[in-house]
Amino acid sequence: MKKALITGISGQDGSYLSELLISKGYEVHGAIRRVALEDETHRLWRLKHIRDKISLHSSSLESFASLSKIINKVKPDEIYHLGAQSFVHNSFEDEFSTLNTNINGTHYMLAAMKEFSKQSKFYFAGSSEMFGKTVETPQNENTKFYPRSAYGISKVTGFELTRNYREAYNVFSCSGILFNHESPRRGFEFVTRKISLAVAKIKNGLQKELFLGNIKAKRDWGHAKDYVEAMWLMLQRDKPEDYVIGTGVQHSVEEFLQYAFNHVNLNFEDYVKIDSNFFRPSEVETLLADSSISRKKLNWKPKISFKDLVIEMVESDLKNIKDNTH
Ligand code: NDP
Ligand code: GDR
Repeated sequence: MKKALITGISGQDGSYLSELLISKGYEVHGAIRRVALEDETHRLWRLKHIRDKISLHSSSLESFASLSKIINKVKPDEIYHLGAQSFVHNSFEDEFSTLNTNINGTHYMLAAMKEFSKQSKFYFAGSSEMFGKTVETPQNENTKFYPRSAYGISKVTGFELTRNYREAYNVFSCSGILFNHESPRRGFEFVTRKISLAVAKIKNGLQKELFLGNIKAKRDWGHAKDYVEAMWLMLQRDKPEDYVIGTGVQHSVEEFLQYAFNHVNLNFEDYVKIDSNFFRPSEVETLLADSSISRKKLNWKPKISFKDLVIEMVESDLKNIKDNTH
């Protein structure tokens, strides 16, 4: 039985990845914050249905000692390092903790693996935010990075650390450069979930307006379920390499709004208000993936379309409102 260790297991991707690995017969371990274990109902809601199939270890991404203890104990075949302060907007408000958690957390994980479990295969959650102010369209593995936030900078550094460990210490460490991926398990602060929940509330008379920032921004949005499969595929290769993962199709926030409101027969223009508080000091205006290498080498391709993603998110939030779970 293969063993996997996931940091950030309580997040969107951690939950889908856990399901995938359990279905493949893995023994799944997760590193989580101590506070999460004290309040499982609220903080581990994404793992509720598989809680008895995973082992959770309390640790902190700010502590090399706590991470190395888990790695030494579990000696995982595969490590998926997903834990991070992942909200770009917040990284402008708190640059220090974003850089600290995301850069040191990645460094600690790599150093602990090298020290205590050198045979492990390591996945780093890189991001299309590393391309930031894009120098070419679409973006592929060779596109120059131009991050536009402390978050983006932290991911470029994590990417470089992951590459350097591979080259300097001959460990199997690689990065996925993943474009935006969403689901009904997306955090509420991200624009897609903010919209799907608002649509469900407005439809039920619980909300009147939706305040948003730059709705002209364009993203390459896929479904998280498809993307965690790409993470796993990267660690099944004989050679560690970095891969771009995206759908190759781009939509604006405005188009997301149209699809989501139209699904419940409403017009978004009647409800959406632009609020300068949601604009970022430096914005990433447009992202579009060229994932031809991963499609060829990993034989990966997304299965869930943008339209189906939007409908699934809106339907799920309509159900949450009906069941009074949000
Ligand atoms: P989430 O925000 O849903 O999950 C983040 C996870 O990191 C949570 O489990 C969270 O724990 C944990 N975490 C955050 N800060 C700390 C900390 N200081 N110490 C310990 N754990 C911490 O992110 P996603 O699942 O969407 O993304 C997973 C990874 O992929 C992240 O690294 C993200 O940056 C990256 N990524 C995501 C993309 C996307 O579109 N979703 C695209 C590209 C990259 P807790 O529950 O306790 O807060
Ligand atoms: P992003 O996701 O920054 O791309 O990072 P987010 O959903 O936060 O923003 C997408 C775009 O929508 C615009 N926007 C708003 N965003 C939010 N959150 N709230 C608003 O009210 C709003 N109005 C407009 C943003 O300006 C932006 O252009 C996500 C995260 O998952 C990262 O961790 C990951 O690395 C990248 O995707 C790829």
